[in-house]
Formats: sequence, structure tokens, C-alpha cells
Amino acid sequence: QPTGSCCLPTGFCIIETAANCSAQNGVYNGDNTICEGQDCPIVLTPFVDPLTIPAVATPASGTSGGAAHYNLAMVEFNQQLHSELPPTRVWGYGGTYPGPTIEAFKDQTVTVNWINDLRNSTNPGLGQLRTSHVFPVDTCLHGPDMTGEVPVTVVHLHGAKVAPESDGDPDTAYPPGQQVLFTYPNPQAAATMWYHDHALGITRLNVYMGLAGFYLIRDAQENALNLPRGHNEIPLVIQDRSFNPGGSLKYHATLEDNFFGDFMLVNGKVWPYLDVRRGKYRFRIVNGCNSRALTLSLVEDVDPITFHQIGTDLGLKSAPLAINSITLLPAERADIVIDFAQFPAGRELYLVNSAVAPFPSGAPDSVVRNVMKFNITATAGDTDPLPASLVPVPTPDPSLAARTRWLELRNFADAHCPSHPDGTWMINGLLWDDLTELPRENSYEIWSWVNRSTFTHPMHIHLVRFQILDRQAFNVVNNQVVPTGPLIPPDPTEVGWKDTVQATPNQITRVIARFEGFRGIFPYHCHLLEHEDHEMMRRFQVVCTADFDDGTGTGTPDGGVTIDDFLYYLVIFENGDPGADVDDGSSTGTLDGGVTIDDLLYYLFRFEAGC
Ligand SMILES: [Cu+2]
Repeated sequence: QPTGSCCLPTGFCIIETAANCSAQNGVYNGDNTICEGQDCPIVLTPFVDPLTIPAVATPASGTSGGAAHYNLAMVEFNQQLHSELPPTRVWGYGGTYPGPTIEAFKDQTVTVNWINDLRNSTNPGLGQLRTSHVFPVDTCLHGPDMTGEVPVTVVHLHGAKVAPESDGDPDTAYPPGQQVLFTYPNPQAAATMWYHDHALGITRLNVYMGLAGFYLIRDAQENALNLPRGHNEIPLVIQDRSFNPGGSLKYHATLEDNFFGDFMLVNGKVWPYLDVRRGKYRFRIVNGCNSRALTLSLVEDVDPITFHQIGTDLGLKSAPLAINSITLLPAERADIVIDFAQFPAGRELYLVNSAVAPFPSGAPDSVVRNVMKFNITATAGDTDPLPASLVPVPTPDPSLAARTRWLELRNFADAHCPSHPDGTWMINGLLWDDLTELPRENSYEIWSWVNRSTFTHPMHIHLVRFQILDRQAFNVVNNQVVPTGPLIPPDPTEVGWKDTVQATPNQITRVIARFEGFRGIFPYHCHLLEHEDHEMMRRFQVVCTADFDDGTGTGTPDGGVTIDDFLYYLVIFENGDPGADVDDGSSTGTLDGGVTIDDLLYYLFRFEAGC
């Protein structure tokens, strides 16, 4: 019997006869072929594993869903990601991937002791504290050029209104054996948030290993709405991954501009299925991919099935929106309701993806279509109607904006690490240490993302929630951006409170935010993790309301409150400059669009206090 190389579904290659190869579900490559040089694809059967739902985190003290304290350790362990794969080494908070879901309530403080206990053993607690990463670390990048191969970590609660010292400053990532206590006061509306690693220069590697989990904040307003809840409310984090033969996670050997995996995982399972009751389900979806965009639709065969979007990144929409598909870039969330009561028991529906990678200019064969499957059972579910309206979502008045910032997204040759052939994505050509955005506390600002590329960059601003005003095309004339054409309103699925916006190619995307809650320095960045790790991340500083000038008379805050600020303010107050609007008489820093004595009094109060 002649033999040849045989690709097994596990990705391994063996020398076998054709008959023995096919008996093992292998692909026979021909008589006398050899394994060397064979790149055997891993073949996994879709929809054979049930969806796992992350456990709700158990507090060390306090109450889940209210004020509570948690201890969560980042640990290394094995977890089976598909029944046809051996267990895979992953990292997870609290020993699961994804980590446990933290249930929180508006204005009730959660504290978490985040422990970096990554060890070179998949038995948590055993082995030595890690001094190197599972993946190759690019020690030329900002971050690892200081921390080396060590798997430093730091947690960012994405979407949280939180003080800078608990925001997960990427610069403060810490090595195995250390821990930090973060405080989340939750002064914000109900939303689907998620926590994930944010270590400077290795976020892509740490998140890829599994460091992510849900943080759901609820409030009385949402609870008063009759939305699907309990076992009819399920969070779904969608992430693409690739595997080596044997099931270990596969990632690039060197830094590349993107990572696109071959398989789609939902809550840590490859292509899972979910048995559903005949009724409504609320799914809180996070695009947790490193780089891959998702355009999600629900199909039985080809025709998309209508479902409802009820929320955006940072809260509920004003009313449910009937849609057939939704596009989410990494870190964006969608809160959706699917009504399975419209189908008889036994029917099978599929959540599928149609977004090319990179988005939106990738090749058609870059799409990973399968996401997950729903099996409709005979059991009755939640058949209550959706509320016709949800919560008020007032759009901030653009005329209140103290300033508009122009933020150009461009690719440059990498001066710091010339070995990177794809160059580096930068914001205004500036770096992490260039602190040039200093919004005043409580002021509104419009940030214009000017995307001079053919890829969509999901731009995330920490601390704040914002709304998208519009988009506009531009021409580049003599290397200057010249806006052209009409202002395009945001897609209906983007209307609502956001913390991450699709800065679309060759367009100016304008968002408006109020910089409120905390003063201090926070990051803003592209949420394509390969870009974020490679300079597409900068910082802004929320400064005192009384900080108006640096002595140059140009209205440039400098992070301090001195007589310069007072003199500058007096001039713009006297002129009735709209920028002098700092209060509406309520002494809360609420703007009213007019300049009156209230503003001067509030200014004086904040000036005297020095903030
Ligand atoms: Cu980017």
C-alpha cells in the first residue's frame, strides 16, 4: 500500500495510507507526499458545543448587583474551547475565559482587587510567577521597551466613569506577584460594559490570551422597563482566534498591523449553539476581537431576520430600533432583542458575520461567516411586548462646545522601530507623552476624527460618553484636508450613548462629549489592539473649570490655576464670549448657552478653590 502525507482535522500531519487517512477524517495529499511544508488547516465542526454563559462574579464582601468588593486574580489554566480540540492554555480573570460577569448598580460602589497571578503553570497557584509571556513580546514597542518580556497587566473597565487612578493607566501595568485595588463608584446609567487588559504595548497579547469579562451596570430606570431578564438575558462576547495543531492559541510571531483569526468564539467557545425558548431574549453583544469588524445578522437560510436594537455602547436607546444587521468594530457593543416566538419549535437560526477584514476594504474571502446557532425548542419564553420607548437620550447641543479638536489618523513610517514594515498609526502625528488635549471639566467638546486611510479605526475615549454628530467626506489638497460634500448623519444603530466610534475611511467623524466626572489624565485610542499597542493611543487631561490660559492669552489651559487664568477669563466674560459660559446658576458647572453674572460667580468660586 502506498503512503503519503495526511492532514488530520487537528492540524497535525501524519504519513498514512489513503484508506487509513480517510478513516481518521484526514485529507490525503497524495502518494509519496511528505509532511514537511504541509500547512494542514485545523477543521472544527461548527455548532456542536453549547454556549457557555460566564458566571456572575461572587463578591468577597457586599452584594452582587450592589455595593461590593471583589478579589479577581489573573491566572493561567487550560480550558476546552471546542469539543474537537484538546484543552487550550488561556489566561482569565478568576480562572475562567471570559472572566466572571460583575453585576453593578448605578451609584453603588464596587471595588476590585485585581491580582496579577500569572504563573508558568496551567494549575492556578502552582508554578513560578511568570517572567516571560506566552507569545513573543516586541520589546521595541513603547511599554515593553521598559518592561521587557514580563507579562505586566492592568485592568481597564471600558466605558466607566472613574477616577484616573482606577482607570487602568497603561503606564502603570504591573508584573505577576503584584495587585492593585480599583474603585468604581458607578455614577452612570445602565450599560453593557466590559473589563479587559490595557497594558502598554502588550494589550493585544494579554486580551488574546483571554483577559476580558463583562461588567453590567443597571439602574432603576432600566429595571422599570419590562425587558427580557434572568435566563432571557445573555451577554455574548465575540472574539476570533486561530489555533496551532494541538489546540494552542496561535498569534503572529512578530508585530503586524492586524490580527484576524480563523474561528469565531462566543463566550470562549468556537461556534457554539444555544437552545432557546420561544420568546424574547436580550443579548448584550461585545465585539471583543483584536482587529476584526463584525457585521452581524440573523438568518435561517439567506434572508435576514428582523431583530431590535435597544442599546448602544453606554446605555439604552430612546426606543427599540428594528434592524436586519449591525456592524460593530472592536470594543463596540450592541444591546439587542431577538424574538424567537415567531418560529416553530425545531427551527434553526444562525448568527452570521459578513464583515471583511480589514474593514471595510478587505478581500471577500477574509470573512469568517459562522458565529453561533440558535435551536428553537418547544418551551414558551418571554412573550411580553417590548416597550415602545426606553429612556430619554438627549443630544448635547453642539453650540455649547467650548472647542472642536481636529484629530488626524494617519500611517507613518515607524521612526522608533524601523523594523516594522507596516509603519505606525498615529493621531496628529503625536505620541503618548505629547499631552495637547486639555478639556476643562464640565465643558463640551467636539472631537473630529479625520481618517486619512482606507480602514475604519474604532476610536475610544476613556471617561466620557459621547454622541456622534455627523460624518463628512474630504479631499486632500496640498496635503491639507478639505471637507467636501454633505454632512451625513450617523447610522441609526449608532444613535445613542457611545464610547467608541467608527472613524470611517476618508471621512471626518464628529462626536460631542461632556468631560465630566473626574479631572486628570486619561487615554484615548484606536481599539484595534495592534494599533493601540503601536502608538495609536494618546492621552487627554481634564483640567479645572477655572483653567483657561497658560499666560499666552490664547485660551490654552496648562493644567494649573493661576492669575493668568483669572485675567483671561475676565476678558472673555466681558466680551460675552460663549466660551465664558461655565454655569447656569445652579453652581453645578452646567452650561446654559449664555454668559451672565452666574458664570463669573461660578468661575470665581472655582478659581478661589483652585479646583
Ligand atoms: Cu486603528
